[in-house]
Amino acid sequence: MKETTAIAHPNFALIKYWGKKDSNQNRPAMSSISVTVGSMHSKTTILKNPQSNRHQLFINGTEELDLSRILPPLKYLSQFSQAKDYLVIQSHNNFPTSSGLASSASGISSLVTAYEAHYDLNLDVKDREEACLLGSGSAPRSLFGGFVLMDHNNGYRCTQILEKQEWALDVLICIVSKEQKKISSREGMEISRKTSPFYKDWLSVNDQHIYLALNAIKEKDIIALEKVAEENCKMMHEVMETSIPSISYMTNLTHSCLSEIENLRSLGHKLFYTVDAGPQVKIICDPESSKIIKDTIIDRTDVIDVIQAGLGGPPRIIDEY
Ligand code: 2P0
Repeated sequence: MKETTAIAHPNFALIKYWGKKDSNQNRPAMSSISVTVGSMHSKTTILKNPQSNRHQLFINGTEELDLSRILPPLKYLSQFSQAKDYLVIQSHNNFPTSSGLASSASGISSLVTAYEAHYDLNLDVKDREEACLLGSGSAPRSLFGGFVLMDHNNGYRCTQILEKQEWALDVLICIVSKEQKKISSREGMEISRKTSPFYKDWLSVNDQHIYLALNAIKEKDIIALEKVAEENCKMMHEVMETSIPSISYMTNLTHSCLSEIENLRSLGHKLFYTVDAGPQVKIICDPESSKIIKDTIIDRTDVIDVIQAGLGGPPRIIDEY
């Protein structure tokens, strides 16, 4: 039986999306800028489900009964394929799932890529982006490698700002915890939108942060990117923490990593951090400093691991019968 497998990488936002304009259609309320991450990936295989009258999703071998993320993209894509098939979807992440490492972005973008190839759809980029967006607000960014802008003023279209080889920074991921997060991003965003007194400021600073980060990336200015990315990250966590109930994804160990990053910077290393909806610390750095950064974080904190990931490219089909 024909099966198709695609690989897609997660992406980490440097200018973040936290809050929806329209939760029914999963429309972000702001633009975002991300880096696509190498070495980590979701690998998703699809095939026709011969025995069932429903789609079945398996994540890392375990059946996931909540199909709410995948049904809207599948419904959208079936307009193009005209297929009435029910599918078996097997997705494997080579990194911890649902712990703030953007598994939904790589999972959904690998599914959309596999589906398109399985049915030979040859979609317009905007339809591929729309299918991803219906599954996860950060997923369209994983359709591209390198540095990516998703512009909410332009129909959520994504643009690649630089390809990965154009500015070969390194990405290190400090694994602080492998536990699944207690509040999903989706729930957390809604709580923040409705209750945080800083949510309005968060929305209004977005254009300026996008402008500064775009320029910093185009100029390959790591210090300018550090300033705006860390400022944006801190603001998002303030919005989370001032929500009612307060949402806190960072732990003491997250803060220990951030202190070590400050120390390394004071020693002249070029690096900055970002933290998403989970405790993990992502470091973007000059590759010349990768080894010392990794060794220092491992020696001086209790992190589980530091993954050296580099920048990633777009999704790809790896196996087609
Ligand atoms: C981002 N995050 O821009 C932000 C930063 C987490 C913190 O997008 O509800 O899984 O599916 O659109 O994309 C994570 O949330 O949420 C996220 P949905 P998603 O990367």
